[in-house]
Amino acid sequence: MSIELTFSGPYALVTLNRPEALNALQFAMIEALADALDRVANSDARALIVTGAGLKSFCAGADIKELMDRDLMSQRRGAQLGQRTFAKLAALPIPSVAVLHGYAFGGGLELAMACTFRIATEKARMGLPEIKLGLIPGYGGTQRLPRLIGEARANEMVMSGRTIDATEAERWGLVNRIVQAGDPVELGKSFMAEFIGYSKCASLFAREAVQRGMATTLAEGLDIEADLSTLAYRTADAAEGMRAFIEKRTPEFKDG
Ligand code: DAK
Repeated sequence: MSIELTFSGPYALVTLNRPEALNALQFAMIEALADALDRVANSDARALIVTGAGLKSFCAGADIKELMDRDLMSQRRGAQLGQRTFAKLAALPIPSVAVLHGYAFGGGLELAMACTFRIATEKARMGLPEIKLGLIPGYGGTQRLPRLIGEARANEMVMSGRTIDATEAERWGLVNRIVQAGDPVELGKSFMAEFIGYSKCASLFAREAVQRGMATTLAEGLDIEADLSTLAYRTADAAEGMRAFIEKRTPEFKDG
């Protein structure tokens, strides 16, 4: 299978496993990814780590050979499939990280941008090179990139197709952190360890407030925050967290 899903303790691990083509995404892989994400959403995992197999590449983008010679309607359906699947990734009830240890181009970078976080090794190279093929991104890149790094820099990447390295990507806010090269799964686990010890409810509400707020006005975002922070306040975990502070002990969250 070109998409592998495994579980390791609190982590769900999705691997793009087509290293002979630098993990380029075929439509069947996107469908398999959607199925894998459903299984992750219904599991007890507390975080998702997305990696690419092989030493060279996270994902070199959509499979260019498969993209050729398709009629417009099937091409549009393909774009909708990719967008729907990456939206499912962005909306998972648990946080996710893409570990970029090599190329992350086109659809591969779009997949990474749908994750909550991105970390990169120094060897990572990122870009949206679709313009060089006479195309533009079709799996959310023109929308998620400006939200992450701002309109001017997004236009620069989308309109030039330029490849950026890990240092520039970190400076621009496209990746959260540059990490020392190593086993991508272990890199993902040690990055996510900081986020998985808290109440799953609070973690979800926090991410949802940020995510929904980014898609609307400040006034509506503040309303969303007021609602979700009140909801968080009503959880048993919030009662436990506040009580533990007063009693000077470590809280025991139960995700409720
Ligand atoms: N698709 C298919 N095969 C790919 C591939 C790709 N994106 N990238 C690499 N490969 C294959 C190569 O063809 C080669 O296979 P063989 O020739 O050995 O059979 C193998 O992977 C190794 O690649 P290279 O020999 O080229 O390796 P190098 O280290 O020399 O170069 C590279 C690595 C990443 C610089 C180079 O492979 C490269 O430039 N790859 C293409 C990168 C790219 O342009 N990605 C963006 C693709 S466009 C849509 C609209 C738009 C899109 C999608 C949908 N709809 C409306 C539905 C666009 C999305 C994109 O992502």
